[in-house]
Amino acid sequence: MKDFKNFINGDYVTNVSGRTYEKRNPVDNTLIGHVFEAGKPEVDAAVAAAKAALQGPWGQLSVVDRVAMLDAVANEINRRFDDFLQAEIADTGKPRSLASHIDIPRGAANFKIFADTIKNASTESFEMRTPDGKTARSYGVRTPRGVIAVVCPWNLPLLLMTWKVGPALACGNTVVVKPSEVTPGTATLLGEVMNKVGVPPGVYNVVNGFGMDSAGAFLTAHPEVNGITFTGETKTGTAIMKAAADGIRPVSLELGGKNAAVVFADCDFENAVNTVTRSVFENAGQVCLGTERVYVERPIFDKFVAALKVKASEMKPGRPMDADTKIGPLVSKIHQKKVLSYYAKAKEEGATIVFGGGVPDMPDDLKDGCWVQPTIWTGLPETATVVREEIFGPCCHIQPFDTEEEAVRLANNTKYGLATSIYTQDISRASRLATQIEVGLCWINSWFLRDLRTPFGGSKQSGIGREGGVHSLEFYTELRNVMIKY
Ligand code: NAD
Ligand code: 6OD
Repeated sequence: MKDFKNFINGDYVTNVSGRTYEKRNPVDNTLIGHVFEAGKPEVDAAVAAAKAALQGPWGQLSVVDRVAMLDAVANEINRRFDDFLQAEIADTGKPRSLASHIDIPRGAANFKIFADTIKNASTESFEMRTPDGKTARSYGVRTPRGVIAVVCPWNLPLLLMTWKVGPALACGNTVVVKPSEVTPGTATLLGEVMNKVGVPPGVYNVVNGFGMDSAGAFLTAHPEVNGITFTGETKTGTAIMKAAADGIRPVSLELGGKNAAVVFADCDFENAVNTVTRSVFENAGQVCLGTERVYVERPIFDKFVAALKVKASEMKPGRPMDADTKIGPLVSKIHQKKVLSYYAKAKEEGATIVFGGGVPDMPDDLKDGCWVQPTIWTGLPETATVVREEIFGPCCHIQPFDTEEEAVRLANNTKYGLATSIYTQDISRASRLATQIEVGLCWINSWFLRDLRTPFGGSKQSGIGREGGVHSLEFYTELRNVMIKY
C-alpha cells in the first residue's frame, strides 16, 4: 500500500486536516494507496516555498548552470525509467508498450528540449536617433514570471506535467504542481529526482487533491501565484481563467477538443486506416488530440468503415504488462460511467453501431476494472450528442462527404479547434485545408507526430496561447524593454 504525500520545499509531507482519499487501480479496481489531500495550509506552504526559492540559490544560477540541472533531471528520469513506468501504469492502467514508448521518454525529453531552447534564446535590439540628435539603443530582457501554478489532467500525467514544468524551470521560475486527483504517482515521484540532482528546495512543489474547494482552486486563487498554466477540460479552463482575473494573472490554457479526421479517396488507404486507428483508440481514446469525428469521401466510405471495424476488433483489452494488450481500461470508474453514458446516448439517438458500444467481456479478476469497448458509429446527424460533445473515450462517428468544401464545413462545425488530420496524396489540397480548418494543430497523413520546437495549442474553445520551443517563452517569461540613451 502506497502513501501519496505532498512535496513541499524538498520534503514529503502529509497534511494538517488528516484527509486522505483512495487511489484505485483502473485495471481491476484494487486499492493502490491513499493520497493526502492538500488543503489551504499545504497550498500556502507550497506557494511560500516557491516564492522564497526565487530569492535563493535557484534565482542566482546562471542559465548554463540551470540548463545543466535540467539535463540532470532528464537523465535521472531515464535512469529511473522503470520506476516512472510502474507509477504511470499503476495510475492509468495504460499498456506498458504505450507508456514506455510515449509517456516516460517524453517526460525526460521535455526537460532536455527546453534546456536547449533557453540556452539559445535571444532577444531583439534596436538603435535609434533621439530628438536631440544623440543615439539610443533598446533591447529586450526576459525575466522569470515568478511562481507558476501547473494544473494537470490524468490522461498523459508525466508528459503533460513536464511539458509545463520543463519550460517553467528552464526560464528560471519555480512551480507548484497540482496533478490530477486520479494520477498522483509520477508528479510525486519527480520530487525524488529533483532532490537527487540538487534542484534547490521550493523550486518544484506538488500539492495533491481535487479541483473545486480543494488544492486546485486554492492554488489558482492564491494571490502569490504569478501565472497559471493549465491542461484539462474547457469548463475547468473557464473557472481557472476567472480565478486568474483576480490579480490580473496570465494564463496558458490547453483545453478540450472534438477533433476531425478528413479522409479523401486518393489517400494512401493503409496509412489512413492505421493512423486513424491510432488517433481513435490509442490510450483508450484519452488523448486530447484524438479523433472522435471521421469524415470519409464517399467512394471509399464503406471500405474505410469495414477496415476500421477490423482494426477495432483487433484492439485486445488486457493487463498493461501483457505483450499482446492493445488497449487498457479508462482511467477511473467516474470516467467509465461518463463514456458509457455517451455509448447509451448514441444508441438512443439512433446510431448504427458498427462495433462495440458496451463493456468488453473480461476475465473474472479484471471484471471490476474501468473497461469499455472500442466503438464505431455511423448514421448520426451532425446534431447528435456524440458528434458534438467531447467524449474522451475510444470511439468515433464516421460520416461520408462529397466535396472538399463540405469536408471543411463539417470539420469546422464545432466550438473546439484543437487538432485535425487530413489524409490525401494531393499536397496542394492538403495545404489548402490546413489553413481552412480552424485548429491549432493540423497533421497531414499523420497524427501526434511531434517536433517539440513547434507551437502547440488550440484555437476557439480549445485553448489560449501556444507552448513549445521558443513559443513557451511568451508565457514563462516577462519580456522587458531596456532603453539606453548614449
Ligand atoms: P479536468 O479539467 O477535469 O481536470 C484537470 C485538472 O484541473 C485536474 O488536476 C483537476 O483536479 C483540476 N481542476 C478541476 N476543477 C478545478 C478548479 N475549479 N480549479 C482548479 N483546478 C481544477 O480535466 P481531466 O478530466 O483531468 O482531463 C481531460 C480533459 O483534458 C479533456 O477535456 C481533454 O481534452 C483535456 N486535455 C487537453 C489537452 C490539450 O493539450 N489541449 C491535453 C490533455 C487533456
Ligand atoms: O505532445 C505534447 O506536447 C502534448 N502537449 C500532447 C497533448 C496530448 C493531449 O492529450
